[in-house]
Amino acid sequence: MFRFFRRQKQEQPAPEAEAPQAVEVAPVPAPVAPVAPAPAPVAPMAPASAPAVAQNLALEREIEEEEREQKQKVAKSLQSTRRGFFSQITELFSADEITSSLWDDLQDLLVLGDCGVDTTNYVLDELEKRVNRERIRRASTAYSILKGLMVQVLEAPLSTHRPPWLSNRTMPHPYVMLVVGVNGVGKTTTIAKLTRYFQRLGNAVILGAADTFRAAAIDQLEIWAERAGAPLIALQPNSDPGAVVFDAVGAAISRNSDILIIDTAGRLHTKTNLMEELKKLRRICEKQLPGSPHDVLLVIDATTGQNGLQQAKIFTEAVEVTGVVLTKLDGTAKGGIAFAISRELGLPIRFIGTGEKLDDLAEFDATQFVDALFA
Ligand SMILES: Nc1nc2c(ncn2[C@@H]2O[C@H](COP(=O)(O)OP(=O)(O)O)[C@@H](O)[C@H]2O)c(=O)[nH]1
Ligand SMILES: [Mg+2]
Repeated sequence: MFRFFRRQKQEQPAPEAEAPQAVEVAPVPAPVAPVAPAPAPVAPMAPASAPAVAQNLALEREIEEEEREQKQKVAKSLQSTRRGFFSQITELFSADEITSSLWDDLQDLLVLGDCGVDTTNYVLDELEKRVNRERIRRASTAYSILKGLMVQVLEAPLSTHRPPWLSNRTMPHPYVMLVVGVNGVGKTTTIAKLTRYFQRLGNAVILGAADTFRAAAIDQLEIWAERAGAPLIALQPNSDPGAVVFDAVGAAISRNSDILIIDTAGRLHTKTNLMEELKKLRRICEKQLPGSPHDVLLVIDATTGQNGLQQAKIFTEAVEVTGVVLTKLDGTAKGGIAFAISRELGLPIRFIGTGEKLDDLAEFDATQFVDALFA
């Protein structure tokens, strides 16, 4: 349970920041105070004293409560998605016995629900095989197997590139994340949410505004940065995004920041120059800080369905995407796109966006997601 290991702020003072060439838009607050008071970390090795045990129990209870609330929130935000195609799937299986038309109806609903033909056929084949092999008659048994298969589809890519922030491994320092995706999918909003998320784990987060294409994009990130109390490295509109990345990585190093999150432009993905620009940003990170960027998160708007999948393919070919944030699942999304992304692209979904506020971000949990959709 990684929350036990909230990173403590380092005590040593940050080295003097070299005068960055970039305009620093937001004031640098004295060490970023974690939003939630970070409890003392649990020391698993030392024999615990009675007050420490009590404290640990209280912390455990607090975490359980937090997780329960998070689950309820995700289920609630997925309500309208569930009411679409997935509730019809649940109805299909409400009969006692498996009917002859079940497979065709299920195929239609999975495709209509955005799961994609490839993923739908895979799930149907596997389900039919199990049902025949195990001579299953009851629809409810087949339904449980279907849910298990859907979880498997989502879980398969989760083990690839498991980021250190999910597995208690030591984070490279600073840890650099590049956030990419087409305009309007929710990149900037997601960056604000991620800032809050990582601050809550005790990290000092710094932001880079490399979407210099639109002045409004810089302003928007500035507002979020101020709200989250994170410093922002930005240049004038229309300046070279590469220069912003260069300055931002430099600033993250000189200020001893834990995590740098870089916003990027998202003008039409069909324009090859955006892909070239993103490749260049990658190279600048690598040159400034070998091994970085450590994560390239692709933001996909779940309401765009199969079109979102096409976008994802193009980004994946251009920059090595390490994970996906699926946004706007609180709206009219059909939800099946999550399965198509996992199976057809082999990309792990790391977070889901469930609203427009800072706290509307949840770590992706395959079982929880399937339970919420098929409830
Ligand atoms: N309902 C909902 N709206 C979102 C979510 N994420 C982002 N948005 C909205 O989507 C719009 C575009 O977001 P923005 O972050 O500017 O997208 P960008 O162009 O990719 O940076 C804004 O109105 C956001 O409030 C989400 O998870 N749910
Ligand atoms: Mg933006």
